[in-house]
Amino acid sequence: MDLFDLKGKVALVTGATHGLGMAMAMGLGKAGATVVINGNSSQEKIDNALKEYEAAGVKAVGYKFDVTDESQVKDSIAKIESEVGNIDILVNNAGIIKRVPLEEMEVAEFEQVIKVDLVSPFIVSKHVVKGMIARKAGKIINICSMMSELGRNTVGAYAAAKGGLKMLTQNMATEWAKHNIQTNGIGPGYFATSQTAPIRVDGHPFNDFIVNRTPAGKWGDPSELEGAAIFLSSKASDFVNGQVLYVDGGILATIGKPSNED
Ligand code: GCO
Repeated sequence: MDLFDLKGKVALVTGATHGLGMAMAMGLGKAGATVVINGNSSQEKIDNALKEYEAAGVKAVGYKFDVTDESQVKDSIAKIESEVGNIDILVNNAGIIKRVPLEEMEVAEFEQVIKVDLVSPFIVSKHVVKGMIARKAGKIINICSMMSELGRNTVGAYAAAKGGLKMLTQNMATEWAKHNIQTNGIGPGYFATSQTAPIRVDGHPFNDFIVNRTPAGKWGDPSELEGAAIFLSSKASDFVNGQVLYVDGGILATIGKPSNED
């Protein structure tokens, strides 16, 4: 099991005060990593999240910075590497979604989604990878989506960003693999989080659609992402590069089935 041991590693997970980011960070912590969580909403939210990590027995520290602001990112990465240690594992998880029909979406809204979901993984990676290149070792995981492969009504900006993030992952792998840095993605299917809460209420047509569209017949539980995060952060994936590991209950494996079919 040493293949999956993260003892002695420092993992930075952006957007890890809740939801899938917290779930993946918890997994990395349980595997032995020192977890550095990022948030940008409020220090209170970060502090509350740190209490949850502590309650789960996970060693975590928090840093508040805006992942879209390069000067904040640069300064924060330097602060983390001076106060906690070199960043061995980076999970670019922070993201937003705006559910608006494309013809109604404001350009500013579209640009904001691209900025957070696609540009910020570039910004954060650019400043973390410098140390990884110098040390000739590192793991970068970009959190993609079903929308890296499929479109859906009202999430066009998000799909454009997540589709781009899949290709950015492949290019990071292409450019940085020679430095013994493995860059991959995780593509979550539909999980029970605050981000999906509005479309997950019982009886909501989308809730019924997803349960039917997912061969596993359910929404994912965030803890079901821990294994993929540990795998792509550990020695076990040292020859895996540029791949997106979809954790989706089988959605991408199937064309789907009629709602009256088991
Ligand atoms: C939506 C959902 C999706 C999921 C996830 C799927 O509105 O379709 O929020 O975006 O959150 O990204 O992989």
